[in-house]
Amino acid sequence: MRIETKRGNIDRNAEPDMRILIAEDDPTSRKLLAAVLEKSGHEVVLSSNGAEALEAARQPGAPRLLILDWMMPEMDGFEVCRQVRAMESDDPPYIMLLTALGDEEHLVAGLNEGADDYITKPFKTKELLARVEVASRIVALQTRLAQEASVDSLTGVANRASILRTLERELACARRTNSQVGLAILDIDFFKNVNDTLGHAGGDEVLREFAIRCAQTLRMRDALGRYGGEEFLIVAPGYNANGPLWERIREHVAATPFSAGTSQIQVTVSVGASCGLWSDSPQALIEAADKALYCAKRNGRNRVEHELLREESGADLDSGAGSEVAKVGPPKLRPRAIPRALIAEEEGISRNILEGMLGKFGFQTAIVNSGTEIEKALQNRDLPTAVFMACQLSGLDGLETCEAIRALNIEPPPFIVMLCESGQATDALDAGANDFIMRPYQLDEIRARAGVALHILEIQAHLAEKDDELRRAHDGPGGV
Ligand code: GH3
Ligand code: MG
Ligand code: MG
Ligand code: MG
Repeated sequence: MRIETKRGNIDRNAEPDMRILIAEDDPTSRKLLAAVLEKSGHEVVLSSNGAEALEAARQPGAPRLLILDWMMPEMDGFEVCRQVRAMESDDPPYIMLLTALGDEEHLVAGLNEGADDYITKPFKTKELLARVEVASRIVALQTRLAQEASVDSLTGVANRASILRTLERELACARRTNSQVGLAILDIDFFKNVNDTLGHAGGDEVLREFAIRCAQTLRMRDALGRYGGEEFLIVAPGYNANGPLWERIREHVAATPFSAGTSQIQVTVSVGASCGLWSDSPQALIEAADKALYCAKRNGRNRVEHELLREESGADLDSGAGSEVAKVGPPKLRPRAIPRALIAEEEGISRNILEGMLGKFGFQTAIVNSGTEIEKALQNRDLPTAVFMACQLSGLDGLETCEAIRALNIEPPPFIVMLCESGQATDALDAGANDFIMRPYQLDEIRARAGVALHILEIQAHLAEKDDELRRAHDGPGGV
């Protein structure tokens, strides 16, 4: 995943435009904000007091960015922020506070209550737009993170709701491609015995390995999810009920014993398979597969049975024939890296402030003085890494360095915060910076920016882990 814009190729709308809630009681300031944001392509929702704003933020499909004035009738921005943060949400909105210049006390309170950023009034248009752009990137990342919530935490595969959504989606897609969708329910045989023999924790390990073995056997487009307990669903687009995939999975499960701790145990699985067309409902397909599963159990377990919704015609559309069953290896987990911050800043006091603040956020800091040093550090170190870099230093054009770093295509991308003089912020974002800090530094601003950087790096590390898992799952031999 890449978060960047390119200098000279201004793509301000790299992320989809957002719906933005503006809560501001001063009509002039409200109108001005709305005009600026609408002009840059965003949709705005207006409210003139805090209570109204909170109501709007509570609606389904509420705006993803809330710009809240501090002082408002009925409920101030601080209280709105507090109440919004108290709401249960997988995908919370980004909150920006509007404060009058010199209102530092309020600012600290707001950031403590979960505001992500702030703008001081009277606001500068360029700075406002730059801040909104940062917000829109974070909102996009956050949305992806929320999607990750559809993962079964024990096995790392899709959870029930998510695999059912996949089935629904694939059936809908099958209409366009005029193809079938294969579905199998897999139920581990005598799993109670596994638990009785190995204990519940041992049973959990077997479930994890079972998911890995299934994933290793699947083709790239197939989706695996945990349906509940020791039952799994596989959605195989373009697949007939009688292809070799299900039998391959059954064999791969039975081929070698599973290990849990120091113990080993033989495990088998029964598979009920069916397939459907776009006109079939997910429920009908699941019921048919379930019926087949029942047959498989009744007929002795460790076997595959089919139940068709109608007479089968034509050859298997995509059997994935020729694939081989994978060898089982232990799952590897990627160690969480400590966030590192590279600081390129000449001025002593500023550098100390940065070092101190970033240290407080748990960053390991390193001072770097040239563009080549930064590139080298980025390539050699374990990411995630943030770079806090001045736009101009002697012997270093920060903007060019920023572009050069982006051109390296380091994955996951380092989070770059440019330290800007007035007027340099938009250039910094165009050069590919994720964020910026205006000089002279304000402690609270560094704090807010460091918090955002850390948040993004954590999300990126998390997503990179998930991507790795997926890649490993699909890279098993047989992945087509
Ligand atoms: P069958 O061959 O008929 O499917 O027999 P079975 O023992 O597998 O079937 P049953 O449905 O009777 O038992 C399933 C067991 O799975 C019961 C439950 O305790 C266990 N189980 C469900 N979820 C989990 C889990 O998350 N972890 C562990 N360790 N066990 C689980
Ligand atoms: Mg006000
Ligand atoms: Mg069961
Ligand atoms: Mg079972």
